[in-house]
Amino acid sequence: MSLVNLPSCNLIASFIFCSFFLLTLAKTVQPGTYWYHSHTRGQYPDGLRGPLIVETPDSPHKGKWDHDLTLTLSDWYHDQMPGLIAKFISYANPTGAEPVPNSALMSDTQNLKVAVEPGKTYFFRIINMGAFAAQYLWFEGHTMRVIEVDGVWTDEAEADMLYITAAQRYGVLVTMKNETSSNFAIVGSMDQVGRAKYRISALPRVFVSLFLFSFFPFTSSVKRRVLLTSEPSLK
Ligand SMILES: [Cu+2]
Repeated sequence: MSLVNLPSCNLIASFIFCSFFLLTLAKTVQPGTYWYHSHTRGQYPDGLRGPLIVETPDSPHKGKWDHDLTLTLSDWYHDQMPGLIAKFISYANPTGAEPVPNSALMSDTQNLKVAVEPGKTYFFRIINMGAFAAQYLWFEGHTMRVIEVDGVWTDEAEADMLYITAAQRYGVLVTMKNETSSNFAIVGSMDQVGRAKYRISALPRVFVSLFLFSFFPFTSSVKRRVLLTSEPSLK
């Protein structure tokens, strides 16, 4: 979902257009988990993006959860897009190698803690709002039940881990353990080789390992863990 060529020279016009766009959208598209972002000059990896949830009282899974929460994943660059794009679209980059993210964010922040009530079921709407990298996601010690994919309700399906590429969304039910003795990590782990595999398909094998190291120097720093914190008194 994108706002292409929004008239950035006029903020009021942009705001009116944007509000109208979102209202029209909410009335016409099917309910579900979406996100909005700018498609102009790489604004969205720098922050012009956000979740867009279209709710409905008529979900086929109505009544299965106690609370719903939105969780976003994204890659994050320490340099801003104007500079990165200039290097990306340049004769000095003949292979078209994309800029490599420096780290990962969850819900556009660090050190996120998600307070939950023991025994309750949460509907997590998970969105990869990243510019480039896919992420694996899992809840330590918990199983997910997928009920929505990219804005479409699905039959319930269990999953221990999800692979979420940039722009994809999943809606999952997670039931908390009925005890408060420990916290559990929600882990988003950036895919370090997916794009590399795609890119190297036409290259001689002898260059493969060299290629991987030169273009994907990811380290464990791109794994983001946040805590699922049991708080019995939470209301
Ligand atoms: Cu887009």
